[in-house]
Amino acid sequence: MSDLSYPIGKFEWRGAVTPAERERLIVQIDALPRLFRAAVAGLTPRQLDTPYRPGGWTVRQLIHHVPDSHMNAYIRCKLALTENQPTIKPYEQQLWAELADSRHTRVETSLALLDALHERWVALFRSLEPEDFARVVIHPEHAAPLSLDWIVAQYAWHGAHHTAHITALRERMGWKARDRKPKGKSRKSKPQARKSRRK
Ligand code: NI
Repeated sequence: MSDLSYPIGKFEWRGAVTPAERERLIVQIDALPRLFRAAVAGLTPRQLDTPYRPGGWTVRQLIHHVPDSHMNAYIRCKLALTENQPTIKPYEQQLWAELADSRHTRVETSLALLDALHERWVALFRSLEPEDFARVVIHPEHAAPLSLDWIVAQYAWHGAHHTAHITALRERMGWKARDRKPKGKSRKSKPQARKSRRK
């Protein structure tokens, strides 16, 4: 099946997370900034401004959307941990992605933001006791309260979901990581430079 909107399928919540599953999901969240950076490595400005599917966000909008989304999620985690079943504030993610900072900021800014954010988010998760993951927020658009375990699972999926949008686009378009390197320039000098630095 090739669904351009859901290359890894839709998020599924089974309602219970074992400690091993939780650990696996946190490891995924920890790895996301590196995987996301690798997914966009070497793309030209023109490629970054290409929609990942017809009528969809550009790669640049996707890159800025992920920290927008995960900043909200991080704050929801902190609210869940410090208040009793707080009601959280939804936001218009489609409109956020249309704002100028999402359309035009260089992607490195959001990649760096994601690095910093996930470092703190994972440090927070690692500090928690198992029972803390049962703490909840109330989301006005969800019938049931959302637990921290739900947030961990949702955002592990969310990062992989948007990474796959970019890697699937690159695959379809035949965009290689090295496309930007000028053909005439030898890349052989690089490993040598690295070798000498290692001494
Ligand atoms: Ni999203």
